Amino acid sequence: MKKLAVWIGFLLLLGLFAGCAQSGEDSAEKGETDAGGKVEAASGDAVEAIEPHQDLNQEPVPLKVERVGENEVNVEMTAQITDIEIEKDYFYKAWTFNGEAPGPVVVVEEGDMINFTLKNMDPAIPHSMDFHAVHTAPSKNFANVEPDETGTFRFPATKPGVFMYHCGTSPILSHIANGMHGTIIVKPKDGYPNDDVIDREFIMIQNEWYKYNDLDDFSNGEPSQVVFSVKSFDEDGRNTNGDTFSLKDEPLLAKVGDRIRMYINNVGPNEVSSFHVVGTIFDDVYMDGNPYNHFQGLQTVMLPASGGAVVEFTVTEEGSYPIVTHQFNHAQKGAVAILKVTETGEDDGKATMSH
Ligand SMILES: [Cu+2]
Repeated sequence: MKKLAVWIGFLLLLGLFAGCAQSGEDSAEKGETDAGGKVEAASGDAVEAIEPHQDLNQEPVPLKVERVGENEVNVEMTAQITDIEIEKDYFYKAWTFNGEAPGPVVVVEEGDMINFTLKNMDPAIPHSMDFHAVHTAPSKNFANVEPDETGTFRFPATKPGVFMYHCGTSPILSHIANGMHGTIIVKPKDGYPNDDVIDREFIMIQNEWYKYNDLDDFSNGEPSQVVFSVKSFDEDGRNTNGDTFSLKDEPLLAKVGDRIRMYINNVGPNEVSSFHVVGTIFDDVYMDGNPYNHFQGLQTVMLPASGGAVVEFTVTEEGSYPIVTHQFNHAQKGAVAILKVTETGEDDGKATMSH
């Protein structure tokens, strides 16, 4: 009798544990979203949006870049909290620059002095800006801007290239992994050798996402999504966020015979990118986007976390060309984009190949 009671007690306990594990499982994976795209409180181990962010979804603010002198440019950005759809129907309440993640691409010229303004619209957390493209004392010019305040900084961009920018506020990993990263391109004074023969240019960024605002997962876990985005040089060009679907649903387009240039940047925060375009070879590569760092005939370009490059290649035949990181566990988690090549350079409506 005593033995039976012990067994029943044991089974009840087992059932209780199983129930707990079940209820925590789904919601711990990702914060659930309601129709308004709000990240809801998640049970289990998932960290939810901090209280002041919970009802916040700030409209994206356009980047401001204004040339004020031959070698001087004003750049104004915001730090803000904005929902980003990183997987279909899954919104991440990202910490962002200007409401995009990665943030908008900043383009300046080699030799420019940058007057930089950061408007911190986050009511709760200080943010800052660390441009990899400049020489300056971080303690002075990458300093924190307090909530609802604006900071101004000044530094020169003396080296050409494709550089990462990110928030540098502690803990840095939380700020980058929650979405505060992007690319700044410093155009070389004398251009690149092939400027005259390039038909199309794209800017592509790789980043990865983790469990929502979970510093332990950022530090010790594996990314849940590894993604690409495209940004445009033109104000009304195409800008996507780092998500698993946009560049598959709506491929990049090119025309048979086009010589294509891509400015690529891996903003991490943690992983390396093995950037590869299936069905072509990079004829010319400029590591970190500096014309001096010229390589030829590369199959895959390795981008360390923060690293950039300019890659140029030709598409010789009609068809769809997957763009991947050749670390295929990451391609599997989203890092695939499609470049569709047609006779006209317009979308011919034919199905694309997935990878
Ligand atoms: Cu920040």
